[in-house]
Amino acid sequence: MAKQQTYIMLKPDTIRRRLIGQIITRIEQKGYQIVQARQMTLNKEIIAEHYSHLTDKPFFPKLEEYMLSGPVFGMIVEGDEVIQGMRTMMGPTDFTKALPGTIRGDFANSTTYNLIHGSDSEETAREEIGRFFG
Ligand code: DAT
Ligand code: MG
Repeated sequence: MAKQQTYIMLKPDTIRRRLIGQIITRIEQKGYQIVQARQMTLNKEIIAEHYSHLTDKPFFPKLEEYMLSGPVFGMIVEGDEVIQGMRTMMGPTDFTKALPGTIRGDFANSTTYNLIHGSDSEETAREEIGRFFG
């Protein structure tokens, strides 16, 4: 098992709905370590960079509006195989397919307002940790 770090971002709805604590509790219960955390406000440039694979999708304007709608809570989370482990805990992007027990399955009723971001590979984890934590 390889120790990894991943970038986790609790999106504006999570903060508005006062769900940060419940999600951090799940990460701690799993045994992962939060090695850095900070609340931040994103701008259009960093959103376009972070979601560069999606800027030409029809839903991008809605995604951008959402990510600009309030602060986010970014974290570097560490553990064995944590990149895939966190993706499993999050549940899939499509909220209708996110099973109960996953974060999106338990808390999300929309594919846009889906509470949480997690890096999807070692390469994106490295890039995203650099982008948000320098
Ligand atoms: P994930 O966040 O599960 O890694 P992604 O990187 O493909 O998914 O997309 C980033 C975000 O964009 C996702 O959390 C919500 C939004 N999104 C993706 N696909 C969408 C769709 N078909 N309709 C609406 N929003 C979508
Ligand atoms: Mg993604």
